Amino acid sequence: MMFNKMKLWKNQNNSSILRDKINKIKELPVPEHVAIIMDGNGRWAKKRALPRVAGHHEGMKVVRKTTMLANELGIKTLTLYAFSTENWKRPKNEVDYIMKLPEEFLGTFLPELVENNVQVKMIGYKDQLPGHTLRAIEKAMDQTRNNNGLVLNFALNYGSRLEIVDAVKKVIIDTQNGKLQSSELDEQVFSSYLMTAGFADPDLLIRTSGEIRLSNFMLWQLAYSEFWFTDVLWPDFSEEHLLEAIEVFQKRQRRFGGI
Ligand code: V0D
Repeated sequence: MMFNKMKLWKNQNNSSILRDKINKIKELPVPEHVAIIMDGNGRWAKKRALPRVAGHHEGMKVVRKTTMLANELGIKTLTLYAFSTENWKRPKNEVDYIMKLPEEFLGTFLPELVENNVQVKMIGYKDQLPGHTLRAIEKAMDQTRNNNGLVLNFALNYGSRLEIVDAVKKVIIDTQNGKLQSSELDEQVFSSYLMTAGFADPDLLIRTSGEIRLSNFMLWQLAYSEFWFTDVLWPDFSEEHLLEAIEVFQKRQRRFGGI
């Protein structure tokens, strides 16, 4: 525990202001499941006259910082939208580069994730992912299987409408098999057919980069979630921003509880 704190201090330039904010946030209930649409990496690069992939690389570093703070705060699940089923339409060189990021990320940070008791998981369509990408992620999932700290859940080649259609297909098959009576189907049972089976619904959705839309992300699961949008581009997203989002969440919860 002390080791974690020391590291956080070091990463954050020994900011005691941040330490105070973290402690204040931890006095109230924190969201159990936070989901983030990590948007604005390409725009971040363009603003600096850099190739788009430089933005994705910078964004990867922010994944690490965000993960460590989420773990420190006692958030149980952090779902990060890293690649959508629509993202294959991007230029091949960009897609190829992005598909190397899990290996680079895990090659550098997997020991740190293990050390900090983080469990790596993934939702999305695995079949279309390059073998090298999938192998790196599966190795990480395997090595962190028994960790019981933060669940770091990557949404990768994920699309929510297709997820729902596929769930309906599985429901139909199970009713035909006799495994499921149609009278038994309710919201909870249906949820168990989604890729997020076993996960609680997100309490808080964060989207960076100024777009105020869901873009086919967790349509079913976000039905009752609080939303927090910011113009900040993902590579500029800092600990301060995550703390601000959680602070807003806590204020909204308090108002709701007060009625
Ligand atoms: C690019 C911003 C880490 C969003 C973050 C393949 C766009 C950086 C991962 C990662 C991506 C995925 C799985 C895993 C470990 C790390 C990642 C993708 C894109 C899509 F087990 N960053 N990152 N994956 N970007």
